[in-house]
Amino acid sequence: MPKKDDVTQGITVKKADDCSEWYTQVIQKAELAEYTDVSGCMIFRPRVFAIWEKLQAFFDAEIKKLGVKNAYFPIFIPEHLLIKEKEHVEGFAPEVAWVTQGGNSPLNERLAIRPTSETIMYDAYAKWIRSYRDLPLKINQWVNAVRWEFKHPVPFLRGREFLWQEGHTVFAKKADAEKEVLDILELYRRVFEECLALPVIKGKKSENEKFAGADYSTSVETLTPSGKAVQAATSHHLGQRFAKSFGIEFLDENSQKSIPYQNSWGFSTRSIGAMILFHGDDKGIVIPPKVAPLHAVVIPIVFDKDKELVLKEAKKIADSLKKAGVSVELDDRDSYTAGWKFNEWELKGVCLRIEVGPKDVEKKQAVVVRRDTGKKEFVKITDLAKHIESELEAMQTDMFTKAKKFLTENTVHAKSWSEFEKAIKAKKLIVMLWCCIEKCAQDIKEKTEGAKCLNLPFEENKTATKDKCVHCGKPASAVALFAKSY
Ligand code: 87F
Repeated sequence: MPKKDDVTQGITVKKADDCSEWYTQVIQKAELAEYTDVSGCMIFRPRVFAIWEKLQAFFDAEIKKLGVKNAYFPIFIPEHLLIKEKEHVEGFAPEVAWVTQGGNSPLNERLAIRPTSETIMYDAYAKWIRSYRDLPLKINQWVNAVRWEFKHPVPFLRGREFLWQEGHTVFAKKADAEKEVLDILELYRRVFEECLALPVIKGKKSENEKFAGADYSTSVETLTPSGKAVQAATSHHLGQRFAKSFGIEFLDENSQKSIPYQNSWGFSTRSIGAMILFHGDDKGIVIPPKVAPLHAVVIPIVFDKDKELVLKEAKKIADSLKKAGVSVELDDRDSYTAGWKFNEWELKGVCLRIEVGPKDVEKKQAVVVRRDTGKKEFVKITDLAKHIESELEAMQTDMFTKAKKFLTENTVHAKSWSEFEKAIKAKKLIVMLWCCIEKCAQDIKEKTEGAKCLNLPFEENKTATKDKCVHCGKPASAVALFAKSY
C-alpha cells in the first residue's frame, strides 16, 4: 500500500489572512466539532469534550472549596415561572425556545427550554429556605442551555445550545453575597489565565450592559486575534430582586422576617472557542498543557532496515512515559509516513512530539519538538520524563506570556474620538474615559458598527476619574473598555 504523505489534511488558509475561514477549517479538520442539520447546534467531539472536562475538573474543585454543591434542575421551565420576574426576561424573550406540544397534544402551558435557571431554581429555593440556618445556600449545575440566536452562528462562540455551569447562591447578608461575586470572578480569571492561558480583564458591567435581573454584573473579558472581544464569564449580584418576586424569605437570629441576597454566575463552552481562536496557528490548534487531552505523541521514524528495533524502542519510551504519569500515545500506524503524522498531530494540537529514529536509538536519545514554538531538542532517554514535565510547564507559561503581550499590544488608550475611531478600525481593545450614559453608548454603537462597552475595568478605575467623556464631552464617570464583540 502506498504511504499517505500528502498534506491535504492541513488548513488551506492563513490565520492572518482570513481568521474566520481558518477557524471553521481548524474546528472540523482537528476533529473538534461537527455541524448538524440544526443551525447553531453542533456536536462536541471527544477532543473538545476532553478540554471541557479539564475545565470542569478545575472549576468544580475550586467551587467545592467555597462550599458550593452540585445539583440538577429540569430543562423545562413553565412559562408562568419564567415571566415571574418580568424585567429580567423582557429583553431576552425573543431568544427563548419553547415546547408547545407533547406527542400530538398541545400543552396547557408552554415550556421554555432552559435559557438560564434563575426562575426554576428560585421557585424551589422559596420552599427550602425558612431560617438563617438554611443560609448560605450555594448550588451549581453543569448543564446545557438554549438561546435561539438569530445572528450567524460561530462554533463555540455563538450558538443556540451550549454547555455551561450556572451557580446560584443565597446569603443572609449583602456583604457576604458581594464578597462571593468577586471570589467567583477571581476563579474565572484563573480558569482563563491559568488553565486556558488567556489573559482577561476583570471589571463591572456598565448599567446598560448588565444582566437586567441584577443589581450589578461583573465580567472577565478578552480580545481574540479576529479583533473581536469575548465576554468570557459573568458573576452577578442579584440583590433582593428575585427573592422578592419568588417569595424567598427567612427568619433571622432575632426571629425577624428577612429577605436574603442572591448571586448567579456562569461560564460556558464559549471559553473553548476563545482558546482555539487565540492560540491556534497556520498549522492547526495549540492547546495549553493544563487542558490538553494529550501531552505527547511518540512517532517512530522507520526505514526498512532497523524497523523492528526502532518500533520496539518507541514503544518502550511511550510505556515508560505513561508510567511516569505523562499522557502520551504511540503512533505506530504503518500506513502513514512520519511527515504525514507530524502534520496531523500539529493540526490536532498535541503539546509535544517525540521522534525516535535509528540514529536516536543508537545514541540513546529522542527528539522532542514543542507545538507552540517548534523548538527541537535532543534529549537523553534517561532524562525524557523530567524534560517533558519541565517543557510542559514552560509551554503553559510561554503561551500565557505571548497571549498577554498580544493583549497589551492591542490595547489602545484613546484620548480623543478620532483616536477611538482609528483604533476600532484597527480592531483594537480601547480604554477610554466615558460618561456611562445609555444614549452615548447607542451613538458609539451606531457610528462604529457595533463597538460597545465590555466592562469598566477594576484596575483602571482604582483612582478617581475626572475629565470628559472621550465621545460626547459630558463629564466622565468611569474608565471603560470598548471593542466589537461576539
Ligand atoms: C436568554 C433568554 C432568557 C441571558 C437569556 O449570566 C433569559 C436569559 O436571563 C437570561 N440570556 N440571561 C442572563 C443570564 C444571567 C446569568 N444566569 C446564570 C448568567 C450566568 C449564569
